[in-house]
Amino acid sequence: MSRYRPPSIAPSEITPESVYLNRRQWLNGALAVSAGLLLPGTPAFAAALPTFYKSRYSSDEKKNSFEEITSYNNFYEFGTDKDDPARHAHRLKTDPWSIEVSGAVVRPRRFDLDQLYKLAPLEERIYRLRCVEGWSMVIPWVGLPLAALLKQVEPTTKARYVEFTTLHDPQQMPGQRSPVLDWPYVEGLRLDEALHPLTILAVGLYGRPLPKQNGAPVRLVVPWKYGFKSIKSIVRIRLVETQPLTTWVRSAPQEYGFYSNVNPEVDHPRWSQAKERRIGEFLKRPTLPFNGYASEVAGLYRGMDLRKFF
Ligand SMILES: Nc1nc2c(c(=O)[nH]1)N[C@H]1C(S)=C(S)[C@@H](COP(=O)(O)O)O[C@H]1N2
Ligand SMILES: [Mo]
Repeated sequence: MSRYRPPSIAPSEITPESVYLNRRQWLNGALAVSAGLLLPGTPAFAAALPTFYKSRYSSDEKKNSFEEITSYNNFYEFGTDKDDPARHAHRLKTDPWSIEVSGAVVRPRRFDLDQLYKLAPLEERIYRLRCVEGWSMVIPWVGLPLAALLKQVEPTTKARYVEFTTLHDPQQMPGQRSPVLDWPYVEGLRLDEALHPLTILAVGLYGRPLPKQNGAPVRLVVPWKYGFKSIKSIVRIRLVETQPLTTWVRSAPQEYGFYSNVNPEVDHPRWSQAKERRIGEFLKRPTLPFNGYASEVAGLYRGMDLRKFF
């Protein structure tokens, strides 16, 4: 895997600089990285993340703790209880790892992790994650825009959607021996959603490589959609012409839609989506349209009936 190394693109080469980061945030990021590596009592990791910057696309809400983020998970490949992923995900071998990118692209290719790290400066993005089950967390991801990877392969004019697939290996993922879902786990986005600057491939959290229960070594994060769109441990990305049949739509199409934008006004057939419980808090808080990212993403859905396309 990767050793610590300076970013492949100097901050001065990023144009326009103000779009990505301001100098003060960049300094904070550099300090945060070195502090993170020196935290006492944290497990020694074989590999560290490359340098990362603090993104302007961050929530300033109180973050959930590393403990909360890594002990209360949904990752059905390791079991359906919230503590199953933390207990069983150590069986996942994440090195070596690569993502195959194919389909309607000019340059199909495979990216290993080191190549992925070099596609764009890594950024810390503090995002809210809202699970369709009614809970939420605030998570400091480290990642890069998915758009940086898609740009490399050059989607053709036929590419209208992006399909993502998780590793399928019941030896490493014991949950795949039971038919709770149709394996492998598949998710999808419309191409414009995939190219949106808020959509990232996460490779770390709290400044460290992604813990296995959170989808190591690389998972999608789409902060304005319910958490299940943020597919973990991705091995394949395909650019396609037609809307992918995603795992949750296949399992219960009346309950889970392809879009799955967080929407307090469209209830799940079995429960309200108007409120959520932030993990670690007692009182519920109101759920915000598009999980609070409406000013950035509502325009993607202009003219669409969001009750029909839920
Ligand atoms: N492959 C895979 N990806 C997955 C899931 C899963 O079961 N398998 N669960 C999803 C759901 S329902 C949620 S809420 C988020 C949880 O991410 P976290 O455990 O890092 O908080 O992962 C999503 N990605
Ligand atoms: Mo979820």
